[in-house]
Amino acid sequence: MRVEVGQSLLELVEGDITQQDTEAVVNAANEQLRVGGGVDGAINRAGGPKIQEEARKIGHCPTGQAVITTGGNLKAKYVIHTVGPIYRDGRHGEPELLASAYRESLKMASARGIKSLAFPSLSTGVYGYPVADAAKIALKTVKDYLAEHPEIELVRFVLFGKPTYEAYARALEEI
Ligand code: AR6
Repeated sequence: MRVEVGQSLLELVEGDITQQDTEAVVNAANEQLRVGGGVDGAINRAGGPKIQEEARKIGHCPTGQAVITTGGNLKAKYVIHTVGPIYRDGRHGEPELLASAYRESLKMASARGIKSLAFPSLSTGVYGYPVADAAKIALKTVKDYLAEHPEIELVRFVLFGKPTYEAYARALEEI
C-alpha cells in the first residue's frame, strides 16, 4: 500500500526491516542503547558489531529522542536508533512520546540529508503498545512531517507479519 503526501511517498509493506534498501533504517532501541530482542536484535545481528560499537560510544538515548550510527553491513547506510515508550495504560504520556520518537527520527534524517528511511512498528513488541493505537499515531506523525518536509522522499513502514500490516493499513484508511 502506498500514498502520496505532498511530494513524498508513504509506503506500507509486510517484511523484515534488516532487508531494506532505504538510506536509513530505524531501530526500536532502549534508552541504554544495549542490544535487545525484536528489531534491535535483528538489526545488530544483520548489521554486525560496528553498529553496537558506535552506539556504545553514544551511550544513552532518552525515550522519544533519536541518535544515529553506521548501518554496518546492512544495505542501509545508517541506523537511526529511537526509543519508543513502554506502554502502561496510555495515560503516562505514551502517545506524545511515541509521536516524538517518529518525529525525532525524521528530523535526524532531514538533518543528515537522508532522503529515504524505513520504520518498524515502534513500541508494539516488547514495549507492549496496542498496535491499532500505535499505528494511528505513527502514520499521522509521519504524514504531518512529510507534508512540510519534501526533502524526505520516501518513508516505508516495514511491518512484521500480516496482523501488524493490516492494522497499519486500516489506520492509514482512517486517518
Ligand atoms: N523487521 C520488522 N519488524 C520486526 C522485526 C524485523 N526484523 N522483528 C520484530 N519486528 P520490538 P519495541 C516487529 O520488540 O516494542 C528490544 O529488546 C515486532 O513484531 O522490536 O519498541 C529493544 O532493545 C513488533 O511489531 O520493539 C528494546 O528494549 C515491532 O517490530 C525493546 O525491545 C516492534 O517490536 C523495544 O521494544
